[in-house]
Amino acid sequence: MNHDPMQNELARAVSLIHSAENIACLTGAGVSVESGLATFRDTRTGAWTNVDPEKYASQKGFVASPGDVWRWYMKRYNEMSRAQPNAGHIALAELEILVPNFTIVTQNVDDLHERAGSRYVLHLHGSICRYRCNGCRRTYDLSVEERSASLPPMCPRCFDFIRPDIVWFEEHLPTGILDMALRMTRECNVMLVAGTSGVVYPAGEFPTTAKQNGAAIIEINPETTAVTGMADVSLRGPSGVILPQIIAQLKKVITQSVAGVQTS
Ligand code: BV8
Ligand code: ZN
Repeated sequence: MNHDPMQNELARAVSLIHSAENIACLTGAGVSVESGLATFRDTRTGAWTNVDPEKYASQKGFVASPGDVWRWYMKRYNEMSRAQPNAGHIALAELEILVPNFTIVTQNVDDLHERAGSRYVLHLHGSICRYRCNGCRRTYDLSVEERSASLPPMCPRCFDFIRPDIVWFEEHLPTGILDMALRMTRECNVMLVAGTSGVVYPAGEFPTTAKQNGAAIIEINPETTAVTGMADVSLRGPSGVILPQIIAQLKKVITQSVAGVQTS
């Protein structure tokens, strides 16, 4: 038993992960902080500290001020395109290889999990790299010129505005993605919850559902959140530091258990 409580918590997390058959990882904006991207609700750096989410992430806001909303998303698109996956994203891509069944369920609209090498990623709130018509929902690839215009392009089919293929408040999540995410949530033995405040629903409900179905909850966050109370293990710190520590420990445990099998 290590005298450093953090080390003990890390060892408990690794032991839970090593013995799990199915692992789900719910991620939020916090896992992209070490790639230089703002979270939403952080008082210091939140992307919403000086904008009203109702105005920028809602149908009502888009219809009222399509130019403002469009420019806000294109600014975020440019920031995300310049960002690189951080050590936390890379650790999660490694975890997918080290354990039998691993799925990332993300609220993020950036593609950093995929660019880090993760193959099984469910985007609950869509993607800033995809575009669709606000009216007829036809999907579009946009040119650099269209993305840098001050107004969203017009759909040639129904003449409504084209928008990022992102889920705004009071919009339904994509049914297929939501069904798969709920299945992962119910079937996992361990749910990692990394970089999310847990305040947006239905994603915010997933740790509770997983727990009710017998999963152990491991939270990775520098702060306490709405999830902390139900977490079996809380690892207080940045995901870009903690996730690589989990991977390093897990590799040791796997090596020891393989060696143990060989000598027995
Ligand atoms: C829905 C757009 C059914 C994409 C987002 C009334 C009417 C209708 C619905 C509702 C209602 N009241 C409540 C609801 C439900 C509503 C909701 O949850 N509201 C909240 C505010 C209470 N949900 C919805 O509307 C959803 N749809 O329910 O449909 C329906 C339909 C019609 C009518 C009724 C019901 C849609 C939800 C999706 C909304 N879209 N954004 C975009 O612009 O990106 S939400 C937005 O929040 C983002 O998607 C983001 O991903 C999400 C969650 O935020 P987090 O990722 O957790 O980020 P946050 O800043 O909060 O926290 C960051 C964390 O990171 C912090 O804990 C911090 O400590 C930590 N951190 C910081 N640094 C690090 C770190 N962690 C690790 N390492 C670090 N280095
Ligand atoms: Zn259209």
